Amino acid sequence: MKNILVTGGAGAIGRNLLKALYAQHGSQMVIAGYNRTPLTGLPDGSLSAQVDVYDKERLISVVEEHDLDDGEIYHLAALLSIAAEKDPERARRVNMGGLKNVLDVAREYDMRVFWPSSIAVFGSSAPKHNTPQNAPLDPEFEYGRNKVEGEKLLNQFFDEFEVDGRSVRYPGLLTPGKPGPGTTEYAIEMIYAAVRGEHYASPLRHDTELPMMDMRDATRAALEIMKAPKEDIKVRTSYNLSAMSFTPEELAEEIRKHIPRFKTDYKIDDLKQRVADSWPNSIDDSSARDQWGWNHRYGLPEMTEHMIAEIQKELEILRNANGGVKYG
Ligand code: AKB
Repeated sequence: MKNILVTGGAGAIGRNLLKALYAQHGSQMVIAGYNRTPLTGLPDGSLSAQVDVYDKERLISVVEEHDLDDGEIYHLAALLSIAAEKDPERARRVNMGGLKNVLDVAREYDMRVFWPSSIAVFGSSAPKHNTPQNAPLDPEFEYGRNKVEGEKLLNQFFDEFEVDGRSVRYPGLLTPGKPGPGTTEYAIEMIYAAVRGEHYASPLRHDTELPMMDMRDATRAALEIMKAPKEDIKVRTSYNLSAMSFTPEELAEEIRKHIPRFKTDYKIDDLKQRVADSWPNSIDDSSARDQWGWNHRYGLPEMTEHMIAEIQKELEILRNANGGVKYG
């Protein structure tokens, strides 16, 4: 087994993936990459590196210093949908420029790459329900356009240079921790509000149905697609991936099974609503299931129960440490 670099280690996927990689390979083979946000809570003796993915020379020096040739990169550093819409130039630089550098380096050092795409690649020409793997890609917003370009780049590097890049189109991902500036992240905010005993004003309409996934499934998907035999990976853009779909109203109802006094109302955020309305309601991921054995484990009830329990623990720890709750 060769060494592994994770870029964007401080983000939501990065934090969870690092834990899973440490559990599988130990901390000495995994290099936790970060850029602006320093990493905290890494295991003793683990390795980390400051790496701005837009700085190719720096990326090369990290790869050489940590003996990463022939190894793997999980390239997670990216801006989410709302951040990308607010700063499209930076989004293009990080989301597309960063991936191009990673693929150039992977080509030179013979590395396998994992890179997450998103349900944001779909726009108005794609069927809303059970959106198929090969539905047309015409996203209306910057983030989705970055992801489509990224998928094309991944495909081109495979066809022309045999770079073994593997990718999944993640739906909204749910994990405890500060929610990033995305669209589906409202669901994380809602569960935090409920656990804190607060009411929640949803930025999306009560009936806005979006595809979602428990981060435990998302992390496993990344590890499984990277381990799959090369000949099983037949989609060299990105695989549709699915676990559950729900609306803000359905999530609130599920939360009330655990916290009956939880109350919501609606204060629609125009940008988030337009982005959400442009995305699918549900996803057909049969290609991933058939070709490399993808299978989700957690649905809405399991995810909600787990999130509530984990957030309760987290808030309890903060309360004990600070004499009050701090989050966000
Ligand atoms: C976002 O909402 O920006 C992301 C995504 C679905 O890619 N969570």
